[in-house]
Amino acid sequence: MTHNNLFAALRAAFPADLTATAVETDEGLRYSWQDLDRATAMMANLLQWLDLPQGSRVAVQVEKSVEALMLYLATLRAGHVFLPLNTAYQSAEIEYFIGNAEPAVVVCSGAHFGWVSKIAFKAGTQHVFTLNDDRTGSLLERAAHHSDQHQTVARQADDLAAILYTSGTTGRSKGAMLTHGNMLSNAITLKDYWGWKKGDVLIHALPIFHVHGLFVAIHGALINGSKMIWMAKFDPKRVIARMKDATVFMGVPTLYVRMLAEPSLDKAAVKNMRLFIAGSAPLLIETFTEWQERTGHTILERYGMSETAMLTSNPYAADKRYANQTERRGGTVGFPLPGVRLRVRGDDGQDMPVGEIGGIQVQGPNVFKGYWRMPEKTAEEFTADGYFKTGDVGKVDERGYVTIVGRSKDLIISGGYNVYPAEIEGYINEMKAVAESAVVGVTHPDFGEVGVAVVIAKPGAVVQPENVLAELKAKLANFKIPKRCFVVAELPRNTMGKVQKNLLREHYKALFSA
Ligand code: MCA
Ligand code: AMP
Repeated sequence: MTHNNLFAALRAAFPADLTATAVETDEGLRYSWQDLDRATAMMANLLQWLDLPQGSRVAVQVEKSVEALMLYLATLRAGHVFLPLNTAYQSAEIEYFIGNAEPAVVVCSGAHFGWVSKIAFKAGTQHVFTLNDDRTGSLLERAAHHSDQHQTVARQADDLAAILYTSGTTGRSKGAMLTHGNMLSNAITLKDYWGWKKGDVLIHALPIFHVHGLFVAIHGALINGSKMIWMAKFDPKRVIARMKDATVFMGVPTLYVRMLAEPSLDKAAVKNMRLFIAGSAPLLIETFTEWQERTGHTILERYGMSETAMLTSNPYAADKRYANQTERRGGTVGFPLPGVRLRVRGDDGQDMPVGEIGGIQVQGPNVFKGYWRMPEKTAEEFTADGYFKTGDVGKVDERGYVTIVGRSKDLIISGGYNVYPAEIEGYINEMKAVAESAVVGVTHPDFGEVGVAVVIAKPGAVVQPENVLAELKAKLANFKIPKRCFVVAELPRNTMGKVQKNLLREHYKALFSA
């Protein structure tokens, strides 16, 4: 029985004509459904030939390519656990993830093989392969020796399919364990709720190491047997130019902001498009309205997390199965998806009345199994009756629309990437001349929100803001680097001595306004 393996469900949705194009790259390369089937079979056979223990992690830090997509599918197919890593992560970050996850296989780009393999072998990984974005690397060379026929390995709905690291408010990142059942249930729900239909074509312009690009976008297209136009990097001009060949687009708000800055975005450019979906960060009402005016399309905003995949969505169209769910409302994230139970609770644990603000808690087949090797942390994040505490703060109106008004977790979402101030502060505080620091998020016209570091020097020491940023840059992924740094004499504190980040946010709020 293979039907609980997510890959088996995706494979079953391939169109009858396997010679049709499944993925077309922006450079004009075409991959048929048969190519996807055969290449994933060869990679899955290679993984099986390695004779890894069940549930082995396959950690992957490679540039976006169709072969990287195939590696993801092959890992599922072979019954192993996929662990995607942001290409911006540097050695200290990778060392932590590999040390924590103990992958049996690591795949990296050829250019990084030296330092990545050193970290991996030190952590006990047996196999390190390379995969480049030009269809070269030892992974493909080795896979080429294996059969292009493969029987998908049986998996149960509760078996792990992927681990996604998400940063913690304190300390290090946690690996969210997602099962085949989590992802398949979410993919099936979204296929129906977003009205995927025959002939849909998705423009895929997101990175493939997070939930949005890897799961929502890829599963959405594959489970509908839909072609993807595959872009290695987001380029607003290219996306707009390809809309005439596509029907669905998914992006974080920054992508919409950047496309709105292009004169080529108009009603004619989007004539063929059916649906624009946004998520991962709050979509400003200005962006929502401007998009409507320029294109005649209403962006559908939805909300999710690494731990839960998609939770809520604005409606695709009026549907008699879902009373009230008629229009897409800007500033809201819509309704809990079918099968998702969502409630808003106050600090005292009581349900909040309609329209009142509280912590968002969720339950459903999409909610993850827990954090990798962190049972205490997992227990802390769930209520006694099994709801996951999202850390997002919001409200539900009388019609059932959910609005997110803030976060109880100290988190900055910058261009759709999560940045945890505690992690950055930890690095700054280790610097020789620094006594203390606070990192806060402020509004930014392009990234939505960016980090600003506020630093106090040790008595007698001098701290240069540019040195702080340069030192951080040498150690951390580039999107985590605060965009500005200020050295001050003291940080505002409350009577308990806690830094009042709200006052810092207020003080620096206009730093990047146009
Ligand atoms: C790049 N830079 C950034 C960001 N991206 N700074 C802050 N925030 C960012 N997101 C900086 C780099 O450090 C660099 O600075 C400079 O911008 C140019 O870098 P480059 O890589 O060329 O940037 P880009 O190609 O223009 O990338 C911007 C981007 C990218 C396309 C918006 O960040 C992106 O693809 N974001 C999408 C993230 C995403 O997929 N999130 C989904 C997570 P310097 O030159 O100084 O080094 S999944 C999720 O959140 C949940 C589950 C959900 O609901 O979906
Ligand atoms: P991550 O788990 O790292 O991918 O980030 C998940 C977080 O992104 C959520 O907890 C929210 O805070 C945020 N998020 C995702 N979608 C939206 C949205 N549409 N509006 C506001 N915040 C969002």
